[in-house]
Amino acid sequence: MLYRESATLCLSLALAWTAPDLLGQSTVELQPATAGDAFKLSAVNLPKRGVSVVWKAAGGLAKGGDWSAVHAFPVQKQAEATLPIQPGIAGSAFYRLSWQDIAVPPNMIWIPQGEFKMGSPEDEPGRYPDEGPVHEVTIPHGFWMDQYEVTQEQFEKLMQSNPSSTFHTANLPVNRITWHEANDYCDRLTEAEKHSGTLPLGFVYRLPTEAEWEYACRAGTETAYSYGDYTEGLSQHGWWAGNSDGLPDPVGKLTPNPWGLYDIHGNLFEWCLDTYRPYPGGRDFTLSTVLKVMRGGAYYCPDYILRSACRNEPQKPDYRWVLAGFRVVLAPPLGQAED
Ligand SMILES: [Ca+2]
Repeated sequence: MLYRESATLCLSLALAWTAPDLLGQSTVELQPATAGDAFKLSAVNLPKRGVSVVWKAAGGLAKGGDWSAVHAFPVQKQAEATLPIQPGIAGSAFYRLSWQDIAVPPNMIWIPQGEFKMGSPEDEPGRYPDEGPVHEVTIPHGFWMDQYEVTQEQFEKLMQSNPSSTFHTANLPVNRITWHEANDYCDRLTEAEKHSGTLPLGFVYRLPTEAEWEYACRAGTETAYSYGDYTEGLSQHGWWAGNSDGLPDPVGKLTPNPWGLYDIHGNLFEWCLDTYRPYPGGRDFTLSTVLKVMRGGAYYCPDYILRSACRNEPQKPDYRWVLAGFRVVLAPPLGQAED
């Protein structure tokens, strides 16, 4: 075990779930903050496979169950993981790192921590006022996102039900899903993966937040769609009113976005975890009911609804809609999850 300490941050490295011969010279390093920047935690010389999880102690250095997972990464993707961290109010924060000899399912794409510009500029064609103002958003942790929408086969296997409007076809995305049912699916998937030993410690399957969704959809781009600004290319990347024949299509048939996510534009809208709210400084959207965010557009939509920033179809969480599907992320649980 290696323990490092600085004037403002304390780190402990615990490699508790591994065979000793795989540990090698694993270390955690702390890079001091520079002006206007955060401290950075780096894990180096980790084993060549498996998953590492960064944990933070709630409220100080506590033993027992007060550690919460805040970040994870597959070490073969990022041998030197760097995570910006902030000291707590008291001027100190305690982190530890664990490593597991596991691989998450191959359909789960790892999305690195980062920052992006959320929303669309005022001159983007087809834009709605609630997509602004464009604002910088930090995704504080790495996470995994399913490269596909959840299929009927996956849903039926886990839930023993299938509310879809289409004939049963294994690779068609499940639709007519309520927000509550999507969350129930995520809970059951978490339990199933825990039992199969492929769940990173402290992580759960859940719906993406709206910010996580747009960050993953954009995949580093700032254009209207993840492939560019022009709707002429849309039919190669997403199912919409112009190419779908009015029905959802099997997942994964078109070109994925730059990070490997299929049907992130179109096919089915995808439920997000968040309650719909205006962006900071944005349009004051007064609602009498709780609406949940849906993203990405669907097979029945005009092209502009499939844009990366479009958020014009929030729905009640119990709404059962032929255009509604979802995809899962594998991420730290959100304490602030609502409803
Ligand atoms: Ca979609």
